[in-house]
Order: sequence, then C-alpha cells, then structure tokens
Amino acid sequence: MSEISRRKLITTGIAVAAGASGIAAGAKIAQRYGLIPPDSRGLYGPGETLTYAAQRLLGRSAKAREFPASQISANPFANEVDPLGDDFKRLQAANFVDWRIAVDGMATRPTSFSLAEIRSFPVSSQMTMIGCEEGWTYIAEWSGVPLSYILDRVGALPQVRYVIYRSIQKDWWESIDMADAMHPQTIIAHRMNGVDLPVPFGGPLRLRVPRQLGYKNVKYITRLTLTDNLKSFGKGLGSAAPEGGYAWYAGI
Ligand SMILES: Nc1nc2c(c(=O)[nH]1)N[C@H]1C(S)=C(S)[C@@H](COP(=O)(O)O)O[C@H]1N2
Ligand SMILES: [Mo]
Repeated sequence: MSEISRRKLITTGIAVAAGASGIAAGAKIAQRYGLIPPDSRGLYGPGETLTYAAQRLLGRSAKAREFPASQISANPFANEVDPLGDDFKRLQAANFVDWRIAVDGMATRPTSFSLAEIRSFPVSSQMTMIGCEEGWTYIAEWSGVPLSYILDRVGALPQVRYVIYRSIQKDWWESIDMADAMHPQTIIAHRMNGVDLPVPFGGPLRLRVPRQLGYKNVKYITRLTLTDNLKSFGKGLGSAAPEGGYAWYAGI
C-alpha cells in the first residue's frame, strides 16, 4: 500500500473509531502506531493522545504560519521568569562568552558547544507568533541554528525518538519528538528582531519550536539529551509541563 493511502487509512480509522466509540478506541489505534504521548494516563487517558496522534499522522511537515515584517509586534511581551541565579549572573557579566550547550545521550559524537560555535553555525530565520497558554501572543523574528543541524553534527543515532532540552533554570525542562526536532522551523535561537537574543526573552539561547505553545519554548538552554525513552527522566511524564498539570504535547 502506498504511504499516502496507508496514512489515510490510519487517520480515517482514528477519526471513525473516536467518533463511534469515544476516545478510548482512538487511543488504542494510536498505541498500535506508537503514538501515545509520554504523559498519557494509559489507553483511557484524556484527549491528548488523540490530538497528538492525529497531528502526527496528518502532517509531519506542516509549518507554523510565518508573518510579514510589517506584523512584527512593536512591544513584545517578555513573560516574567523566576530570579536568575548566581551562575547565570556570572555568565551574563562576562557577556556569555563561557555559555555552553551540552549534547549527550544517543549520539555518536556527544559534545558541548560554546555560544560562539552556535553562532557560527548556519542561521535560519522566521517571523512567527509565540503564544502563552494564558492567552497573550506576539510576533517576532527569531534566528538561530536549526536543531536538525545539531542532531546531524553530533551523529544522532537512528533509535532517537525524543530530544530533551534543559534550562539553567532547573525547573524548566521539556522534550519534543523527532517530528518537531527535525522540523525546519525548530531552532536554537540566539537572535531576535535583529539583535542578540535579549535576556528577558531567553538569551543567550532559547529553543524555539513555533508549532507548540509558549511553555515549550524554554529559555536559557544549556543541555540537550537524545533518547529513545522518556520514562527515566523526572517523573517519567516526558517533561516538566505534565508534572505541573499541562500537556506534554502543546501543538497549535
Ligand atoms: N527558562 C524558562 N523558559 C520559559 C519560561 C520560564 O519561566 N523559564 N516561561 C515559559 C512560558 S510559560 C512562556 S509562555 C514563554 C514566554 O515567552 P516570552 O517571554 O518570549 O513571552 O516562555 C517559556 N519559557
Ligand atoms: Mo506560558
């Protein structure tokens, strides 16, 4: 069967099953195809399983909307963060020359990159919207290195299914699947609206994943971990968000 008709069958199957017998049946199909999100409470978990499975089966490469320069927000809103600790302040005082981002886990060449190295890598720019689950949004231009470039560079193993990313703020860690990690709009951003990424917006480095809500766009990132399983991290729900009652998958 061709890839298209197979996909069509799967998505129709999920929709029909969900409509006819409720989300539990849809979730069963999602499980068959390995599309249960890490925070799902089993087969009879909430609608999140269906949202995630349907999104992934419908279009891996769909792009977040891009806007013209004229629509860039004049006053973007930087969401307040908890006080940044002494480690951060020390790095900031030296203009972040010693900021590094480690890449470990399932890679043939685990390594760590300096901020200067990250800045020297190919740059991709996007004018996209970021939105908080609390309601506000803004549009900005973000520039940075595609996460896919980093994964290639460290030799991500074929078994990798998720990329975990952590902040210097220990409470902030998230993960995304490979569909988002390899997506061309997913970047490690180091510039915003033509200047080095300002600290209130996550400078020097922030994960920008415009296909997901604001909280997946973690600021001050210091470490990436490539893994095939999220169970052994934190409470095993995939990231900090579900530990606090938010969905692991925050696709928009
Ligand atoms: N390290 C860190 N990253 C973070 C946060 C944070 O408090 N600390 N807040 C998140 C939330 S809830 C949102 S909505 C966005 C806000 O992005 P902004 O400040 O660019 O508006 O950043 C996300 N990334
Ligand atoms: Mo948020």
